[in-house]
Amino acid sequence: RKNGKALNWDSYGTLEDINDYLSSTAASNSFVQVLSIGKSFEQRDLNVLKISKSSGADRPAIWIDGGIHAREWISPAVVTYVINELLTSNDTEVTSITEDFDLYIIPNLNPDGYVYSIDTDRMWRKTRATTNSPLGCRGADANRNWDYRFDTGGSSDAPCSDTYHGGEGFSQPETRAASDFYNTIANQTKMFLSVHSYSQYILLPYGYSNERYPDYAEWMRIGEAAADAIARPYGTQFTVGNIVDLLYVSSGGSVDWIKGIHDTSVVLAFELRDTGRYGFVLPPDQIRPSGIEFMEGFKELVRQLRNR
Ligand code: ING
Ligand code: ZN
Repeated sequence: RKNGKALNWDSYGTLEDINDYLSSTAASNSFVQVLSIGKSFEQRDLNVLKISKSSGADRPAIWIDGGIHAREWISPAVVTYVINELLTSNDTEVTSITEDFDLYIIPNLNPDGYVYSIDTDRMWRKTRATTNSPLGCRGADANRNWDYRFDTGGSSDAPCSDTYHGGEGFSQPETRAASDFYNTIANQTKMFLSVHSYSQYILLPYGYSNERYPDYAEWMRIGEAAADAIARPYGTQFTVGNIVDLLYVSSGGSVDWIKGIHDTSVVLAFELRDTGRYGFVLPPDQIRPSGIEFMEGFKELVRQLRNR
């Protein structure tokens, strides 16, 4: 290993640790690749781990992203935990996921923000792009910048705000690259999961309004099944519901664009642990339990997807 320390899920890794981990999984598994789908504002690679045992035609695909918000450190930690389970577990239910699906997994969709949160401002949320702010405020909220019903509520015009939506839809290189890439895999993708913290929620689109889409009731039931599975290891309670109903109006979120433009089947945002005691500063001894319970929820979602 050259630079970073190995990811161990007992402490939070740096961006370098995460990227080194992705490279090493690709080096040791012929069916794993690291794809750079673009660059962040500060020219860091936006890395997608592609796990695919398919030799010919594309198979149904699953997308999992984390780290869209910089300070939500448990998100990339759990997303890399999922990668590790998928690649090392002996549980036949887990191995069957990589046998039957292509997986596109992005532990960190906002690498500039993550580095800034670690080095400078623990509570940083946004990207690090420059803005037209006379005060020099930087960054847009990468979960208010997706170009579906963009700027229709719950996001801010003010560049200094934590929910600044950016100059226009997909003005941020991170959301632009992610959406451009998603356009190329949307036809095969059956499940899109975006991982945030905190509050212990499983959130259904939309965020721009609480309008229901077709099959909403079915996805609600599937979300409840995932919440039940999450509770099995440690009793952690996740609440399931629409974003507006449970939180607030928030236009420009990734799940809105994925559902609204592509109508992907299972589209959920997760808010991981906890419910506020530690909030974003979740102690590292909760990484493994968070990963274990999230895996239970994920396995249940795949079960539900298979049984449709
Ligand atoms: N919560 C999310 C946020 O961006 C969310 C909730 C998810 C809104 C999906 C819209 C779409 O505000 C956190 N903690 O970031
Ligand atoms: Zn978030």
